[in-house]
Amino acid sequence: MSYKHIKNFNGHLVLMGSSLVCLMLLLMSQRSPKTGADYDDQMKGWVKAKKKNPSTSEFGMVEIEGGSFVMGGSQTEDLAYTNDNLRRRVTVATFYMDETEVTNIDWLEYLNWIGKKYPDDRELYYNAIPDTLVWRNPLSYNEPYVDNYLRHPAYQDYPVVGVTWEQANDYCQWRTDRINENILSNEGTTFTDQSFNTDIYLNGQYGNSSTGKGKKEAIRGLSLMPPVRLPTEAEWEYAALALGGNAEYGLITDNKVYPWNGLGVRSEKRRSHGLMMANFKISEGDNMGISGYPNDGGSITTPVASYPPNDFGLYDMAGNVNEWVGDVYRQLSFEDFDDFNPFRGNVFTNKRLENTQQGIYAKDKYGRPIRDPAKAPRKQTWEELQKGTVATDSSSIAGKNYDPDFRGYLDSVNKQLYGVTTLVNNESRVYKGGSWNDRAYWLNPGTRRFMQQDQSSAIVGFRCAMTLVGGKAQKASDMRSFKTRKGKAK
Ligand SMILES: [Ca+2]
Ligand SMILES: [Ca+2]
Repeated sequence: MSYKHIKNFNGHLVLMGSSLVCLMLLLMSQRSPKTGADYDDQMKGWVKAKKKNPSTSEFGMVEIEGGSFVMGGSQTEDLAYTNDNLRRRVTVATFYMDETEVTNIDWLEYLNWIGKKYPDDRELYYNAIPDTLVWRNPLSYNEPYVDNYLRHPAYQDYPVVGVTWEQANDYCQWRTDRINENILSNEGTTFTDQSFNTDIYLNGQYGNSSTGKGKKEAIRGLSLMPPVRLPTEAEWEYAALALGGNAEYGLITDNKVYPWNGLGVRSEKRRSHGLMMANFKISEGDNMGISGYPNDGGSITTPVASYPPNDFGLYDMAGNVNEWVGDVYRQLSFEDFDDFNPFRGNVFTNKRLENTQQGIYAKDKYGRPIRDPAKAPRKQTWEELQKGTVATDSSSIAGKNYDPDFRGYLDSVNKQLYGVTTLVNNESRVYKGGSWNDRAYWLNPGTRRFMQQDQSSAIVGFRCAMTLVGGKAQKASDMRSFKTRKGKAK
């Protein structure tokens, strides 16, 4: 699949008070950088103005060209003696990643959509609301953030916080469907169903027949995007470091401690000399420098993309808010991982079939396929599929229990020890990158911390990633490659 950089969406929006400005801006059609949806359709009552626009790509994502790197290699000291990032060379395949953290207006677009499509389903809406109480501290006056941070237009461009790992995943799933719905809508296919789902569409379940015409539509799905998801820890760390710029003929000449070069946290460029390269907590009690010389300028979070991007064009990979990644936390992940696309936390599932004869997916009340734990490590035979069973395995992996939750960890043991000798279980998820309330140590991409997947914090947000389907998406002229008959390198 080729990933076309055709549309330049307005990535960043801010509210302007003046009615004159409003009037002028209402004439401009604005699109969500995250879903491609038209804001005027989606978000009546919101006023948007074009601010600086770092978004150069479709759906606010940039290509991260894959490669090998040393995970944990950027960490120079292990302050907490956790020994949880021992160096390991791994390879990450090419993927796409959000240029910026997901912002409050992105989240409001999501809430707004739910409210419009399911006006009577208060539970769905309520469960999608971030926990604004994360700002509360017993001995700190933060009530204004509790009331305003998510919804006040002044904070539109600030990263969303108070979202759990689970909520972030729900958002990714929702965003996948909205992106694809908008692509199809631009191609002239609209859906009368309350909510469009990509898998259901690709299975040909919209329209009258589930075969024939449906299959044709699935081929048209060529322009559709693969699922939006959280990045893996390896992808995140690789993307944050962006070492490619420091390579000469396949060798990394300079390692990095932060997403930028050098050992310090200040800009070394002449015009911006001395300015902080990220939003973090400079020292104990010093969040932003002194008045008149606010060296990072952020007492809490700052609008996304307020500091220079790294070599991949990613903003705020250090500081502002920490970011959830997909992985389950384990101290020894770096040693255990597979060395290609390392990830811990796979939960293999199958889509439940409503009709096994015709292969029709069962849908939940929101029109999404229902997923069950995978029954077998291989394709079921037709007979097994009809019965919903799996015969005793006779393949080479016979004798090994197939566990759909393939994390390589003894969960029963872990359950007993949880809260006694460990605070890590299968719901502990990694977050990375440091935040407005973290010291510079945590800006190092090799550092890692964890939190339970149903918890949230004012220092943790997220950004999304997307797998590249097929081969290299790069322009042939950028690549050193053999000339082949098919794709001639220019
Ligand atoms: Ca700060
Ligand atoms: Ca960040």
